[in-house]
Amino acid sequence: MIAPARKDFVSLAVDESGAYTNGKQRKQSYLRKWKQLSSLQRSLILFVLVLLLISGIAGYPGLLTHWGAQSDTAEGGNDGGGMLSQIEMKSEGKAILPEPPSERKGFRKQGPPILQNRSQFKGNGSEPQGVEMKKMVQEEDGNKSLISWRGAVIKMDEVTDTKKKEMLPESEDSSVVVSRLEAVREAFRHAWKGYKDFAWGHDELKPISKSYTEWFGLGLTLIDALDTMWILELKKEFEEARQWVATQLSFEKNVDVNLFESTIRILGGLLSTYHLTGDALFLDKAKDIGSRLMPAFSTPSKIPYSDVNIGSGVAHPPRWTSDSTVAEVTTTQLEFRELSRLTGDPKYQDAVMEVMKQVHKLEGKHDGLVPMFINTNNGQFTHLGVYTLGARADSYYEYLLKQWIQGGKIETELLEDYMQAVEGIKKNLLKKSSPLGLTFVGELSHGRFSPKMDHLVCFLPGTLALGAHHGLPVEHMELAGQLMETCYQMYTQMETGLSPEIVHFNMEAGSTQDVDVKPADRHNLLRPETVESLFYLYRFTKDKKYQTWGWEIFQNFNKYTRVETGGYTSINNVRDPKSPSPRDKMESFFLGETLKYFYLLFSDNLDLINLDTYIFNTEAHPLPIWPKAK
Ligand code: DMJ
Repeated sequence: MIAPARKDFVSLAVDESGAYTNGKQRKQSYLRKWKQLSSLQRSLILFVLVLLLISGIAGYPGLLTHWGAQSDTAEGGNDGGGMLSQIEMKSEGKAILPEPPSERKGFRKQGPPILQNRSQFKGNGSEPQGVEMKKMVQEEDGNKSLISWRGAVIKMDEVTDTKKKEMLPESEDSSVVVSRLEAVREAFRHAWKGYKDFAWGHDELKPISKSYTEWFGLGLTLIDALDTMWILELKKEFEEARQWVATQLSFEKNVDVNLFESTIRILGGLLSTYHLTGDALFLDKAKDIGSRLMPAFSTPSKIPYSDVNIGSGVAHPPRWTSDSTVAEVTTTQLEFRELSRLTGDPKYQDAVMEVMKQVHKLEGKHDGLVPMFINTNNGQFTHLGVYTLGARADSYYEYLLKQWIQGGKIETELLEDYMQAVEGIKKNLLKKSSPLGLTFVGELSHGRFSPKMDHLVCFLPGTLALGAHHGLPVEHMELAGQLMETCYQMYTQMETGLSPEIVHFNMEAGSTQDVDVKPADRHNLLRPETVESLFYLYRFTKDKKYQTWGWEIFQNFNKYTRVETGGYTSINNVRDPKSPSPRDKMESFFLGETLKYFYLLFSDNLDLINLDTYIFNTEAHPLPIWPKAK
């Protein structure tokens, strides 16, 4: 068989007589020649070689940067200073924030490192994003080369090779990966079709009644989905959504919005889309909504109110209480901190870090676990004695870790609180189910343990794995693996293969099934947490079973929640495959989170949102990890 001509062959030298010479002979003759030289000649040659070596190293900036970074780490280390003093580096009395991307070396305005290739298509750098994209399309040359929408030029005959060499484990069948990714893109397009046909510019699609719901009246689904379209390379859809943001989206509206929900979905979505695209439109919109949300922090205690009118600037708690939810007030930090970094104005960061500072010091925690409510007048926890990793407390834990990572792992109080909480979970909330012995996270209510676990808790395996990846104890990764199995079982033990909103675990010996579901808890809202954790676990372990589990779940979403005329719907009953009973609502996080995490889970490209460069907010919007503060 004749091997095809390849460039990466091993070369054999041929001497003048035509015979093949081998390396050993060559070495001997070089040695003979070297010995024949005078000592002056030898010194001269050595000097030239050393010079060449030094200039070679200096000309390779990546190497020097890498070394520089290492010595930075060694010197900068963890000095145990307070949270605020760590992140506000004082210079002549002024707070200095870490530099935004456009001003940092090696971090171009057009986007973080992995997506920088797109800059090669830039003209004078001042064109609006839409213009740039069209140019990219015109440069496509049909069959010969493929221009990634994000700008990387890939020759078609290199596509398969590149994927095999750099993206996939050696024996992997890339066609499986490609078809799963395509299936997610198709699902997104189907969901988008429903939104476009029946809910365009409104908050959420009602796919069965072919209408929509309005929550804030700000195009919530569209904004939540922007960066998903970018990541899935759905350029037509992204373009039309961008157009809507540019021409229709206005925050000058007399409407009450929930601080937490609009921060994680709208502010987070706009900031991450700005980072991925480099398009200033999204930064302008982010600044606008960010400043309109600020009145929420003007309370007697500085613990923010739950609601704020973005038109009038009047903030208030819910009508029936002056309490806010702990998870809500501690899950705006990644976004507001990033807004401060980008604008150079510390007021956003100051407001959210004041909340963290107070919560750090508060009485009423139980082994690092927090109650679910906090009072906006006196800044104290209320309704003490109930501890959960589910609704109203969940993302407090998630954001402790993620702020620590975002800020360069120097804010030690955040890490301390996180580590203490993980110990508190292990001590108070972890139990085993029967018959499979699944490890689950229950709840504590005034000293009594309840084997109740919300689907929301399934963010935890991913968060624990992320912490372990960033240097926290390996036991966190082991626990992540156990909890991941449990979350998967919450799907697979149901008749539809889809998890309910809440489960109760059986602990009595002789139980036939680990998971019980109360009639009121049988709904599925298309939530992302399990897929999110599968994504982290797969990224860090490379264990294909996580992709397989995700693929099963994906297919069940298609089977039971897909609406023929466009869109996906929440369902009422995951235990009845014959009649899952549609709820007629597609939550914005299905496009913002669930489909995005499916896509990232099935992709073997580790650089597609690299987890050493980005940190996802709780709504799956990736934000940059800050470079080490100077
Ligand atoms: C999302 O809005 C966020 O993930 C939040 O942290 C929890 N609830 C939904 C998804 O379930």
